[in-house]
Amino acid sequence: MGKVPCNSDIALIFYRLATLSQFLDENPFITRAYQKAARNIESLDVDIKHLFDAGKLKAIPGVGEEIAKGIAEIIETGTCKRYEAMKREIPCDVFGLLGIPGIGPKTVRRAYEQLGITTPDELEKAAIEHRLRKLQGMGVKSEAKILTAIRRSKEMDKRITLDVALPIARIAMEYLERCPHVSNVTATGSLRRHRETVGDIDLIATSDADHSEAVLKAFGSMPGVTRVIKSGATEASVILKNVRIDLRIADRASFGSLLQHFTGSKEHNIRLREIAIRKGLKLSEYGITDHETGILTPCGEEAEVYRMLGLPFIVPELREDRGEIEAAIAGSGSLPDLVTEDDIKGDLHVHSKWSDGANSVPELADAAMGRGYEYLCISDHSKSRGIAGGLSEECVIRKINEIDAFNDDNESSRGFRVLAGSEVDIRADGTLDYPDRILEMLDIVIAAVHTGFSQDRRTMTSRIVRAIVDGHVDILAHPTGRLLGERMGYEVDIDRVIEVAAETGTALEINASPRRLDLSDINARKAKEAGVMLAIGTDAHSTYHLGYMEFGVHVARRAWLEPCDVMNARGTTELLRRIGRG
Ligand code: DGT
Ligand code: CA
Ligand code: CA
Repeated sequence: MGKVPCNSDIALIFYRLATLSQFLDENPFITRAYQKAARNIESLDVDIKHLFDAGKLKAIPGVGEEIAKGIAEIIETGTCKRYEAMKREIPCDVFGLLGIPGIGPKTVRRAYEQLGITTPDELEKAAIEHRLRKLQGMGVKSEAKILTAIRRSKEMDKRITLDVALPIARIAMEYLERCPHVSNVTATGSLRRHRETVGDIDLIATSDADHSEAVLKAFGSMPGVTRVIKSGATEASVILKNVRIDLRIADRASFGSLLQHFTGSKEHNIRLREIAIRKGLKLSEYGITDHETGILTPCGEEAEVYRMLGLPFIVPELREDRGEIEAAIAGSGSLPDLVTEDDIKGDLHVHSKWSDGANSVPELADAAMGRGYEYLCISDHSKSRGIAGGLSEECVIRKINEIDAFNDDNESSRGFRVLAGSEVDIRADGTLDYPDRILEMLDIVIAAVHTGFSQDRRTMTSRIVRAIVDGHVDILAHPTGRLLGERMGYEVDIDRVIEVAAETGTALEINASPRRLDLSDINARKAKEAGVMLAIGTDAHSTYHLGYMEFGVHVARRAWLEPCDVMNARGTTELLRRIGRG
């Protein structure tokens, strides 16, 4: 056994145990226990090994005798017997197969038992050869759907979500910062532009010419590197934790030029080069060359590049050639004054212990106050979401009472208010999962689709439209239902949803969970342009997840949103007025 497993490695094993137990059709209670343990381990803010050493594993919510034993086993041996036994029992790539959108445990089992399919490639082959359609519950249409899904998910697999990429980037950056003769270690590429997912990690740093090769060598021998793709005088590429990292070294004098070049996007840079040419200049990663004199001026600071081209500075999030060049040419007043994390006054989508969250209302409120928020909307699941601890009507009323009492004690003294919300299921027919009486008692109603993902586009669109014209919904959560790298969203006419949201004054969510980021930057921008307000919510299931706000704000920035476009950039009074509770 090589390295000691970290919190996320252990959580992953429990997530997988949950999946396998579902596949084996074990008691759903077991599946849920594994899922809960996985989630709580994932969101611990201490190293689980410290709890293990202190004999305190059972202090983790959702961890009892059995699970604690499992964790100890994983820490000591890297895996656990139960997990290994289950994997032996199931000789097929359940995780790979379940990763394909539209494929559930039942289909995987039938495909395995009846057709001997064990991998996504075999499934693809069976679909191409029209063997899949013969399975029970499968037809020509679903076969074609699966084939499309396999092909799409192969594409998606190549990109990395930010919750995976960022920690890896941090490891590499911290390592480089400790290397002698290195300074200005900076992320560039899509990571600096805060794209929703990244293809690889791009880093740059400065060093003097005498040392850059040694720095790149040291980079190649960083602990955890499994492969050095290339290593030269000024650049190297390695694989760390299955992710490619490109590193470029520059001298201080041309650092700004290199940073600008490697931040991209390629499309943005092409436009800049055209502007340069029209001015008789040539733009490169080394600087700006005057065509006539041949003199190269390296830019130490990135802003100089833009200045020399006669443009105001354009923030990385906007550099996609989606109109930012035109706006910059028109003058800095035409570029948006983007929302920042400092503008955010509260989180509008949080789960507490009342449903499937790990923390109590006071714990979440404390964490929110620690982040400088004025309010927090506790939005637990509604009654139909049994699997996620959805609240009965009676429970919702008790929850509202708890929140009222909390606010009575804290609102005036601490200037903080908990909003009583609910993430209410939109049922298959578009009705909401609580009666009006309950909806009217809540401060904020967030509506969401969690079931019936296979509905066709027309049905799904009218289902969502029906829910939001109902008049009770303040926010539509994760409007497309996508899970990055896992599944495409459901089929929906998002333009129609945006139109109806505008007509009804319903806010659309930017779900900040790095696995969702839904709406996407492009759709959120469309919403803004249609006059729709966006609500950034982390969908936190623990205090740790409140930190996901930064991901949501970056999507908002990439969507050109200003503070006035964001519902939770408003103070409490204004927010309450907006949702009709003022
Ligand atoms: P990704 O990695 O797919 O998420 O997207 P990027 O934008 O990080 O792309 P990547 O890693 O291929 O390159 C990083 C930046 O470096 C890119 O945004 C622009 C610049 N760049 C890379 N290769 C070239 C190239 O061949 N020509 C030009 N003009 N720019 C390049
Ligand atoms: Ca990249
Ligand atoms: Ca790259």
